[in-house]
Amino acid sequence: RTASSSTQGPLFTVQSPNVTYSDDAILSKYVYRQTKVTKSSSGAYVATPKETVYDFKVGRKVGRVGMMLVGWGGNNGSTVTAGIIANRQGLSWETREGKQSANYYGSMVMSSTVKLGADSETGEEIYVPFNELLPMVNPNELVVGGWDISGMNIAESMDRAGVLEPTLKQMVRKEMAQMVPLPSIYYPDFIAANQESRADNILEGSKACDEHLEKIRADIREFKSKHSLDKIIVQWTANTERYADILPGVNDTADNLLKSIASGHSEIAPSTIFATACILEGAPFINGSPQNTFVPGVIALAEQHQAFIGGDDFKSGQTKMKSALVDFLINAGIKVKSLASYNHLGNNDGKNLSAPSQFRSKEISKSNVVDDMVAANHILYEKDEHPDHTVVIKYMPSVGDNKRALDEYYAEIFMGGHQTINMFNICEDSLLASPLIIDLVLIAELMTRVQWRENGSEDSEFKGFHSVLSVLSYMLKAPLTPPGTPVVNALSKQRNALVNIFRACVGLEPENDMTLEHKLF
Ligand code: NAI
Ligand code: DG6
Repeated sequence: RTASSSTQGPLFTVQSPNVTYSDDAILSKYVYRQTKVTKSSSGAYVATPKETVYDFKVGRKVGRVGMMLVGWGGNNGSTVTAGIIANRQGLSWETREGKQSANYYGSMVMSSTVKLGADSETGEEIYVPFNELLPMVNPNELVVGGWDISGMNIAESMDRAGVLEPTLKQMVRKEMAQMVPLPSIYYPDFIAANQESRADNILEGSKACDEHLEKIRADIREFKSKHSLDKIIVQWTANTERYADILPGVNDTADNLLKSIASGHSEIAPSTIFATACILEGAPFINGSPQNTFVPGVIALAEQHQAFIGGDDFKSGQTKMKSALVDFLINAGIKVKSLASYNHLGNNDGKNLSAPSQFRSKEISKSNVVDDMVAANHILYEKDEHPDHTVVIKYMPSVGDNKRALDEYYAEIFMGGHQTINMFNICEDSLLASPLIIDLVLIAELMTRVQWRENGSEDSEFKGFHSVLSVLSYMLKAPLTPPGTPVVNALSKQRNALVNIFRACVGLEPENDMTLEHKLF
């Protein structure tokens, strides 16, 4: 049964000596249980349970939140903006299949549920909306703004994108025509040459400089004060850039990065300037594209300022399937031997990716997405053995945003047999990506209100999570994790981590599917 919020206040409260609610915060004392493993002299493993007590504190006051998008005038930017307006106004519109109402399908936060527990009398499982686990921003209340190198207003951008129904566009057009992107940074060397014709809304100068950094910082501050916002989350949904070279003395440390921006070094990408500006303004910054925006100097700067960063590259369709299907196959004891992923698309993203160095950024992020699943099974795979994996992307203008993705999974089964699974996925790319943009903002915002301290020590200070928000991994193809920590790509593990961290914040045990109550009589 799914419970929904018709009551004033939270849909559920936790009754436990370890959980306290005040007007401002939810406090929980939580026992984190791990299993530590050592190897004995005989070579056998010894597994020892370990418990650590944490206090979690979640601020209950969400406040007014702004979402600023870099690449606001793109397919994703204009589509997510229209979607938020349509939801805010509760719009319905005619389509050739009948009446359609605004929804947040594809947003895990808004449209999925989490098991809270089982009814104390009937044993029936009770599910609550994901966004009721902890106090979260309502996306309808997000104030949206941003930058684009193309000066079109967002209504015109929505037309250019060719994603939404004309009937819906008519209903949101007036409001969106008032939305005009701020001029942005354009360093032609970083995106495909075929983008030049739309770059009519740009700041003067074609390489890094302090003026650009300061202008973006000022834009963030002005947007915040103009709309009386408590906080702003910035997201890169602009064109995929080429990789930047990591150069000692240039972008390897926080100091070197700032010096290189000031001296106009040519290896500093626009996205890195945006990330730096956000860190210095204390605005969480998320990279929805595959390039290496987060060079080591950016990560170090974020750590220094205790600012949040997250990335890289929205995990929308093909890769999401891959990180679910390969996880399933390998966990079923089936040896995936090769993955062949082909796609063609006709939107501006596809056009930009038709240039080799921008394609290369995407190829990298689409290729390393099953490594953790392979490494976890040493029965099927030798050390350092990997399935063959190829990724092809072709630009096919006629299909517009309706991306076609074909995948072949070729696997070895019992006694040398073979299983070949073919998948053909067609969908509007931007309608898959837009809900991810919302989830990333909602979760990043929440993380600015989550604090912890170890050992239940009343004296020690609460602090935030690590600057690199790996809890965002579910929405991202190439999850950025704190330096030296493992990357998790497996979709179910990524979701479990989120759900269980949120449960811990209200003092609930991780969700396990043991249901012993139905098995032990
Ligand atoms: P798009 O090409 O329609 O939009 C990108 C926008 O960024 C354009 O309006 C462009 O003018 C603008 N832009 C380029 N450089 C800029 C800069 N320096 N500053 C400000 N604006 C700039 O692309 P779309 O489809 O919206 O995708 C955006 C990004 O998200 C791409 O990098 C794409 O690879 C990535 N992505 C998209 C997914 C999807 O399913 N749609 C999934 C995963 C990633
Ligand atoms: C074609 O691969 C273009 C890309 O921008 C993708 O559409 C995007 O990265 C989504 O990829 P995936 O693998 O998550 O569907």
